[in-house]
Amino acid sequence: MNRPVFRETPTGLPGFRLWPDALDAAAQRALLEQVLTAAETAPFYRPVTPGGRPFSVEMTGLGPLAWVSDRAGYRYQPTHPVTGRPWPLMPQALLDLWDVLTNWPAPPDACLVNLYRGEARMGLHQDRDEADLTAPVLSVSLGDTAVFRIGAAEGGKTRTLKLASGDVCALTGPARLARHGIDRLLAGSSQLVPGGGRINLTLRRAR
Ligand code: MD6
Ligand code: FE
Repeated sequence: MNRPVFRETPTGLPGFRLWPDALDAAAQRALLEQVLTAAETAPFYRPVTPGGRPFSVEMTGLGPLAWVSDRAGYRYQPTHPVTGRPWPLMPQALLDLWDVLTNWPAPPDACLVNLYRGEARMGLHQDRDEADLTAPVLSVSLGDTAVFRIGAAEGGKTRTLKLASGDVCALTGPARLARHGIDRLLAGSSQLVPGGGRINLTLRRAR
């Protein structure tokens, strides 16, 4: 198989890195298949905020740890909150992508998988539950295009860009604590995810 070439696009926000179309159609299908197979043993579930509000996205995880939210708070944990079983292994394709794109000296130890259907969205937030906030967070988008909103860590103006199936982005260095979220999906923009919608995978160094 040909080694993929990753074409990075400038974003204008230092540390926010973007590789449009990093995964071709075949790589997207292969990764989706692995995620859906993992979801047979680690099903998508709907977390609640510490205040008890259900998320509009459903979640699962891959790798040694995954991020969870419930009445007790936000944390990384080694087991699925519903089944109590360890998270499935992180696919090698994701580990390879992390290596090539981030060049970080250690592999990711957590992958959060978000499933967006219909009107699901993700409010503006910072990813700051990780032990080492200098390690990047790498994000892979599959399925329907999303309107991604991002602004500086300190607050102020935000802007939006579209994340399409196969696009990969990363929050690194000065953008590691950037505020970001998903405003909405462009329903029907991709046929990749059975039943429609979008899956986002974020790879992290949790510990
Ligand atoms: C999403 N992404 O794309 C939500 N976090 O569905 C994130 O929350 C995110 O894209 C950290 C780094 C990159 C991201
Ligand atoms: Fe995030």
